[in-house]
Amino acid sequence: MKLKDTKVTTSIIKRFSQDLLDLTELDVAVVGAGPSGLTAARYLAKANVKVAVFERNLHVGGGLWGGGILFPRVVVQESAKGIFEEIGIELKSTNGGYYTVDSVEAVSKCTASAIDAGASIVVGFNVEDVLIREGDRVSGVVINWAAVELAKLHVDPVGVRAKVVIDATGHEASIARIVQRKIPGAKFPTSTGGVVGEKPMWAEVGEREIVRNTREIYPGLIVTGMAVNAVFGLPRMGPIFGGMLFSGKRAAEIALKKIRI
Ligand code: 48H
Repeated sequence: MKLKDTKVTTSIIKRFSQDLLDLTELDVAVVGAGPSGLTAARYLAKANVKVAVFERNLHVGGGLWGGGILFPRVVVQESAKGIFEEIGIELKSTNGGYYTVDSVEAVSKCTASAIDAGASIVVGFNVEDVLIREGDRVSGVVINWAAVELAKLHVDPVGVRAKVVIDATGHEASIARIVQRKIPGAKFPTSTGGVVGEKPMWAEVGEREIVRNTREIYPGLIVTGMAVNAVFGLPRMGPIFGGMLFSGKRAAEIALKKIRI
C-alpha cells in the first residue's frame, strides 16, 4: 500500500478538531495535570462527570516526576495509601507508617486511571484567563497553545464553558491569581481576602491544612493541591504526597455537589 502523507495529516486534524470541539462545554475544567488535578479528574470521571484537564506542558505529572531531590520516589502516609492502592500502585513500607512509591509508576497510573475513568487530558494548552458569567461566577477557562505564550506571539485565545473550574496549578495558583487580578474587589476566604502566598516547609501542618482548606474560594472556582497552600498562606510539605491526593479527592467531592445542585 502506498503511504499517503495527506492521510496522516487529515487523520490528526480531523480527530483532534473533533476532540477539542467536544471539550468546549464541560461540567468541570481542571487546570493542571499534577497529582491533585489528575486525582480530582479521576474521581469526577468515575462519577460520570464530563471533565477535562488542561496542562500547559507537553507532559503530565507536574512535580510528581522528580521525587525528593531527584530520587524518583515519593512518600505517602498510611492514611492516604488507599488512594494509590485503588489504582494499582505498589507501596513499600520503608519507615514505620511511611510508604514509598516509584514516582514514574505514580504519574503513569494516576494518568492512565483518570483517562480510563473517562477524563480527557489535553497537553500543550495554557489557561490564560477565565470566563466570568452569571453575575460574578467563574464559568469556564480561556485556553491558548502554550507554544503561543512561549513564543510571545500575539494570538487570541478561545473560551471553554465549564460549570466548575478547579485550580490545580500547584505552587503558582495561577487561576486564583488571575481572578484576583481581573476582578476588582474579588474576595477569597483567606486572612487577606486574596492569595496570601506559600509559607516555609513544615510537612505536618502543610499536610493537615491543605485538605482542610480545599474549597471553593470564589463562585465556580475550587482550589486543590499546592495551590491551596499558596492561596491560604500554608506551609509547603516537601516530597510527601498524601495531602495532594486527599485534596484532589476532596475537590472532586465539592465539585460534584455543586454540579448536582
Ligand atoms: C495550564 C498549568 C497552568 C496554566 C500551571 O505542581 P503540580 O504537581 O501541582 P499539584 O498541586 O498537583 O502537586 C504539587 C506537587 O507536585 C508539589 O509540587 C509538592 C508536593 N510540593 C511540595 C513542596 O514543598 O514543594 O502540577 C501543576 C501543573 C503543572 O504541570 C503545571 O505545568 C500546570 O499545573 N499549570 N497548566 N495552564 N495556567 N499553571
